[in-house]
Amino acid sequence: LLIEYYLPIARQNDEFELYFQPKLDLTTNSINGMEALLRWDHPILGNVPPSKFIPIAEETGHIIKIDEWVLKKACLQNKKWSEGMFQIPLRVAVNISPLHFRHPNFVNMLERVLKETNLEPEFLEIEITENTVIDNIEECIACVVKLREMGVIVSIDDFGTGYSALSYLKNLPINCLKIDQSFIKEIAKNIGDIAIVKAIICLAHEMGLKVVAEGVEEKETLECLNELGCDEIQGYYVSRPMPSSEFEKKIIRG
Ligand code: G
Ligand code: G
Ligand code: MN
Ligand code: NA
Repeated sequence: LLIEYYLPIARQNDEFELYFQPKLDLTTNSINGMEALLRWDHPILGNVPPSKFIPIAEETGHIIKIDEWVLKKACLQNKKWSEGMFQIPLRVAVNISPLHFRHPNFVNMLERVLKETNLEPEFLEIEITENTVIDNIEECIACVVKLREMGVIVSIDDFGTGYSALSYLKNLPINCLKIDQSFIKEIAKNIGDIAIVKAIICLAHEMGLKVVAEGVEEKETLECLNELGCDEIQGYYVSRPMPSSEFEKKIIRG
């Protein structure tokens, strides 16, 4: 109840902050992008985790304004970082809630944000979940097609955990699958997880998609994923999500 009360004014009160978690490209062994993750620090409630406030933001519809704020902030930050860099700019990934992705104005909003922030579309990645797709396949395909035409990268997040059949993949022109942490955590010890991850990587590569493994916390996990031919990893082993100042110090200026 308190969350419902304070959430609508959190943005105006400047209580939101974006954290960034790097993604490591296993072929080049270099950081090639990051995921933007929202953090809410309230003066009375303290740090409220997204798992608590995102569902409420979805129920109340506030998620649309919140996602838009995140998108704009992430694009601005990435544009700023790309200007000071000599190497290839990084790609920033933003999570979009199912409700927002299905909103008829979503693509227009995204186009406007790209224009306003001047970020090249190929340096923006949109993460949607399987459930987003399954709830409305036809509209979702149309939306992904538009994003791809604009040059924006599209990924399926938490892959393998949604209530979905695999059939949707065939008609959805996405770029990347992000394997859910639950399959990754124990991969070095669990033959079931190895089999699943192996199959996902094979499926993805056959379809021309990249594969990112999430939740990599240990060296053995990385080594195992390297052997299986996984393209990128994300997780505490590389780095926890960091505030922009810290990300800049460690990753951008490295
Ligand atoms: O960072 P982490 O544990 O705390 O994130 C938890 C969940 O919240 C993840 O599923 C993530 O996708 C979601 N999340 C984090 N930031 C955002 C955001 O900006 N928008 C949306 N829609 N979801 C987010
Ligand atoms: O959007 P998505 O559902 O993928 O959100 C990723 C979540 O996973 C974020 O909450 C992020 O903080 C968390 N996370 C990222 N790396 C690790 C990790 O190595 N271990 C664990 N337990 N969580 C992680
Ligand atoms: Mn994500
Ligand atoms: Na995920």
